Amino acid sequence: MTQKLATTVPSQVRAVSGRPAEVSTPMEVWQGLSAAVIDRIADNWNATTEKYRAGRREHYFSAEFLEGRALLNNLTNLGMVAEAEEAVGAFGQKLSDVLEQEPDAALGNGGLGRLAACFLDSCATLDLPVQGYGILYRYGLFKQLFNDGFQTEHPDSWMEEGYPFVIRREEAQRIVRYNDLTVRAVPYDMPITGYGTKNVNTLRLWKAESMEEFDYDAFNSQRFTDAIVERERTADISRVLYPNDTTYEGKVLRVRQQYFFCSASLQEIVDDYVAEHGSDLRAFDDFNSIQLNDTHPVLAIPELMRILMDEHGLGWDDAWKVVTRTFAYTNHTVLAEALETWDISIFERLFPRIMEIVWEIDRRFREDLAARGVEQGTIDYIAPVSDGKVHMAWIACYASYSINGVAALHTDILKRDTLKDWYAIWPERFNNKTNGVTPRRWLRQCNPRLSALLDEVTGSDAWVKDLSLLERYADAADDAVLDKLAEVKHANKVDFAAWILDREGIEIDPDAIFDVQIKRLHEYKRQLLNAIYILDLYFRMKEDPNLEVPSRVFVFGAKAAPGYIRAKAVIKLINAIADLVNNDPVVSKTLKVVFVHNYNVSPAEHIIPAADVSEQISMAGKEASGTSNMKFMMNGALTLGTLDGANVEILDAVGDDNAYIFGATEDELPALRESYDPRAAYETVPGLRRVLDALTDGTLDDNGSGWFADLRRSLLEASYEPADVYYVLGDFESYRETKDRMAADYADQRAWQRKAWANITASGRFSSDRTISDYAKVWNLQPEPVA
Ligand code: 475
Repeated sequence: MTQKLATTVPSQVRAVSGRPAEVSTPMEVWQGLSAAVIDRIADNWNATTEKYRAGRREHYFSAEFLEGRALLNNLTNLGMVAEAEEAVGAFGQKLSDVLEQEPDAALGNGGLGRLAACFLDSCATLDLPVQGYGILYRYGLFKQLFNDGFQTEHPDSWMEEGYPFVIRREEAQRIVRYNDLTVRAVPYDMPITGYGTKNVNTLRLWKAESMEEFDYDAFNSQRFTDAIVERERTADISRVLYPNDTTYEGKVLRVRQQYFFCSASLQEIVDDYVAEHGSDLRAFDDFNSIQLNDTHPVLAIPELMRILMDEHGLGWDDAWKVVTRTFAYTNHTVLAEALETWDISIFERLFPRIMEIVWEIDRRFREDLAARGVEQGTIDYIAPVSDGKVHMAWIACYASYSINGVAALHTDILKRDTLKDWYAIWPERFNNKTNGVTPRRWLRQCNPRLSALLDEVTGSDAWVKDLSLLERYADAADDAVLDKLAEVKHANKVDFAAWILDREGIEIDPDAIFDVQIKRLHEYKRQLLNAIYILDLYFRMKEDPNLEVPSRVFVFGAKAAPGYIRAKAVIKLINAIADLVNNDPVVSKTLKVVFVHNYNVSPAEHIIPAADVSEQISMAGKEASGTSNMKFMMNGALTLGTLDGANVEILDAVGDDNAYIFGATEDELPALRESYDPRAAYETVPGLRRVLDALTDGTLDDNGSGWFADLRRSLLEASYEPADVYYVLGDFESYRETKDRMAADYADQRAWQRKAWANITASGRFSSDRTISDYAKVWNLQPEPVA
């Protein structure tokens, strides 16, 4: 019998705090309420695990899962929000305050990690037997603060105060062996609830621990520090998430991390197989498939070969047959700097047996391709081992039964360019899986007002599980509905303004246009283009005090990789522009610039429901898909974007009238670039000179860092690098014209609301439920609902 939260919560809170719930802190209430949720799902979680044991299963391997907060997500999925409100209200606490206590589980950098989290939500909601495997990083993505407008990084010790949503499974630990170190992998399980289902799936995160609490030999012989050092060397493996997004860092510790979670997960999957289906591993792939989230888990390929051959006696050919029917690979970026390659010497030092297997894969690959008549130059280029390096993407392509990109344009570019040699040989392996986002977190949960309106208009909450239902209501937007939609957005903006005032100390006008760019800071994403627009607008207003400019708030949220100076310079620049604009007595009446510090999943949940404009302005061809574009669309913000990634498909879904598209397209760019002269743009495009000169003439202060001068040079000086690699100045005029027009259009509120409604109702195909249903076909996977 399920007990009401009103009964369980007070005692759970007391158990946490050691005092009555009435006098417990909101943090203690968060702990107690979370424990009560775990209590509520325990039976279903166990039943789900049991249910999945015997059938075909999918395993999602990812170095990153950017889950964010868990409590509200679980309450939403389980339909327990009102009950929780009541339970904590009974002893004088507000649920919203309690929820704000929760740290974000930021075990990911950005899009790739958050996608993995959305996917797990969809798998659970669709009752699919899918388990996630990753690493329990002690420190998640760094905390970002601003000091004089400069980003500073601080450790994110998210589990320090205790975290009820991961449960240590002492009994399921494994041993992972490196040549120079043997460690225990201890699993911590996070329950993944689905919406309106009993199924509770699992995300299994591995933590590295030393074989013994202490090395007693070392301890007894007075080598105390040696013992401690060894312990720490082990703990290092799961200590920290590497903070690079879309760039590769060849750190030995990182390859140790990758092997760590791949080896532990595979040992378990193989043992489970043997327990259920017996010791003939040749049918392993009938029951198991593994999705590789980018190349970070590609070591699983040689590791599974090792386990099958060395531990279960399969010959090479049988093992390879199993492996090549087990793995599928998703590529997330075409940026050259993201391609993972490792020095052979590192593999030899850490796991010589794995290197031996990689050599054999390489040898057979070369033989195989030569027999197919592939040119030697091509073979050398795409061989698993070349130039003293192991190429992880090439191993992935060779061993995978499926290779996919994350939006239609991205998959085309993979076929045409990045992976063209592979496509030429194995076209049937390639397929597109346009990304999606979960409508639970990104609509139901973060936007309760819009959610209620959609329930009202559609007559039920069925859309939460099938977002494509909204399409039927595309024409339902009569005046009454649009009035309500406007009320929803306005109320969200009022809430957001209060949140910003509290968090950033800046007052903003809820009647202004909220224009938002939130994503990792990267040159290709062109936050600099947005910054240049704002600065130009500021100068236009200074020049002509009578210029009609609609009231706007420009919102940014972005972390830069700690070593990415150019990106950090853009953050400093935007903060400097914010100072200039927000402190100008006249301009600040119309414009505000807000850089939300420490952007993460939970800030996104505050920002997106309040947004009017969704900035998706990457240089065409560079953003593989984007996923915030989909979240904004679902929440009724209009896209201001280039024809890049999934923007192309968003435009296709909403039509020209309901999105603002600008800039050079991916197929135009090569020709444009041939004759491109950013200097000429600087000299001829009205306003550009003024803006770029402001970077160095004292208008904006970079505190003597020289960073603004570097930004200016990066745009203008060909000797420096090819000038303006990301075509910022090339697209500027088109961007300015489109953005000005968009702002002017906002004045016709009725028309704007119609566009917003069109976006919301057309967002069904960007639900991760659709994406996962597509993957499930590739995986040959059926739903297994718990009775
Ligand atoms: C794309 N991260 C988005 C998103 O598919 C896309 C790379 C190396 C090391 C650590 N992290 C990475 C990425 O490559 C990444 O996040 N890529 C993003 O994947 C989901 O929507 O366009 O940039």
